Parts: sequence; C-alpha cells; structure tokens
Amino acid sequence: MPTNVTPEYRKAEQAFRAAKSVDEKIERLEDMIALLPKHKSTDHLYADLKRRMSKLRRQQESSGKKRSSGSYVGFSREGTAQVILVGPPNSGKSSILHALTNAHPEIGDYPFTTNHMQPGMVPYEDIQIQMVDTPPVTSDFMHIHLLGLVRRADAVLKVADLSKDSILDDMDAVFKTFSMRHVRFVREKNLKDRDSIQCMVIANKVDAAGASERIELLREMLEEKLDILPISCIQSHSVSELPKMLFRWLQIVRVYPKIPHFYNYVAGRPISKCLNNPLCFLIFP
Ligand SMILES: Nc1nc2c(ncn2[C@@H]2O[C@H](COP(=O)(O)OP(=O)(O)OP(=O)(O)O)[C@@H](O)[C@H]2O)c(=O)[nH]1
Ligand SMILES: [Mg+2]
Repeated sequence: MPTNVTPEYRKAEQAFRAAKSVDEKIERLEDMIALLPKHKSTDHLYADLKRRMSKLRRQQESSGKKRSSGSYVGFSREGTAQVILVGPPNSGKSSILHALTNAHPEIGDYPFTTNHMQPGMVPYEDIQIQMVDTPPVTSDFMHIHLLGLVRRADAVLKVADLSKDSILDDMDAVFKTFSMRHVRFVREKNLKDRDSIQCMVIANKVDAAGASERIELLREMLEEKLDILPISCIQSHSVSELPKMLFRWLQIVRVYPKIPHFYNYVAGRPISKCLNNPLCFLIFP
C-alpha cells in the first residue's frame, strides 16, 4: 500500500473490505479506482485494482445477475437517464431538485444543508429523468460516494451561485476537487474516455443583484468549454423549460416501433445506431 493515498481512498478501501455482495464490492472498488491519485507510485496499485475489478465482473457475469447500480447510496438508478447536481454549498442544488421533481429535499440558507444523496424524477412527456441532489463540494470536502455516482451517471449539472462574489473560486474548487481524481467535465462525452463526463453549468440565482456581471465572469472562466444556463429557482418560468432542455441535451432517443423490426430508421439514423446509444429508449405501445 503506497503511503501517499488520500484519506478518502482509505475510507473507500475500508468500505470495500466490509462489502459482502459482488455488486457491492464492484461499486466500492469503482470508488477506490476513482479516488486513487494518479502518479508513478500508484501505477501498480491501479493495475491491481483493475485486475480485481475484471475478476469481480467475471464473477458477476457468471452468476447471471444483472448489475445493480447505486444501491449503496440508498437508491437505485431509475428512469431513462440519470443526471447529478453538483456544486458548492448553498448554490441551490436542492432547490433545483425541489423545483423539478416531487422530492422534498431540505433547503436552507446556510452551507452543508444536504448531507446525503437524494433522487427525484423529472417528468418530461412520457419519460422520466432521474435527478440526484448531492452534498456540496469544496476544496476540502467531497462526499465519499459522489465520485462513484458521478462516474456512473449520464451527465452532471454543475450548479454555480450567481449571488456570490466568490463564484469563480467556488467553481474552481469544484473543478479541481474532481480533476484531482481524474474526472474531466466536458461539453460532450467522449465514449472512449472514461474520465470525461458530460456537463453543463447551471448558473442559479439569476435574480440576485450583480448576477449579470457574474455570468460574464463565469463565461470568461469557462472559455466556452461548457455551456452555461442561467436560471432562478424562485422564478417558476425560469425552470419550466429545464425538463425539455435536459431531454434534448441528453440526446434521448425514443423509438416507437408498432411492430418490432418495421421501423428501420429513426430521425434518419439506422435503428442499430440508436440502440448503441445508451440513452436510446424503446417503447412498445
Ligand atoms: N434568490 C434566490 N435564492 C435561491 C435560489 N435558489 C435557491 N435559493 C436559496 O439559496 C439557499 C440555498 O439553497 P439550497 O437549495 O439549500 O442550496 P444547496 O446547494 O442545496 O445547499 P447545500 O445543501 O448546503 O449544498 C436557500 O435559502 C434557497 O432558498 C434562486 O434562484 N434565487
Ligand atoms: Mg442542498
């Protein structure tokens, strides 16, 4: 064991040792892989973790069980897609979940109100997108399961607080906390790059004084690397378009074949291509 792993890694390792089922072990091992610092002295450990993961996956496959995901955070992945709300304290993550779903997260005008992951379902036409509220991220705090959750999710909504002068520092802290753990937030996920996560910045509290200047600062900081969507949770018209935006942004493809095999093309794309898309959603009426 190298001495220069983080305390979070050690916690993840303890959780891995305590895990009983193969599914749970896989999830904990994913956390360990995600939390392992990337440098020369950890190369061997990284390779060893990957080997263990392959072995566990083989065990899982041979048992014929479908992989469960997310059970370790107290809920399972549901719906057509899963997006995770991530951001600094008090930025409005729980308020966004509350505005878009039937969930009732605790909302408070003080940092660290949320201390566990909480899901909600965002309805859009005939589909549901799972949205997960999470505890805040700072330069020295990240919930132990957040990294694993983010890595397995379809996308991340990074919430920025337009009411705060510290908006850039707070966002920078979130970016750095993830990049130290090899996660890169990108506009469009590169399927071959497991470290890239599709991300959009939700600039919340657009109603706050000074918000328009701070949006400009945010744009300069991101240099068009990520899209920024300004909203306000206290203006209902501002959030009402979010479900549609999510549906489009996630490129969810719905296929309604009347008779299987008869619809060969969907939006001009061969159906086989659509089925390769993890967000392709087949509905048989
Ligand atoms: N003015 C204004 N206030 C907002 C908006 N959205 C949220 N708030 C307020 O901001 C405060 C923090 O909101 P939360 O949703 O609890 O923030 P959070 O990011 O979940 O906070 P943590 O759980 O501590 O990370 C609350 O007082 C909300 O009422 C908004 O769009 N405009
Ligand atoms: Mg919260």
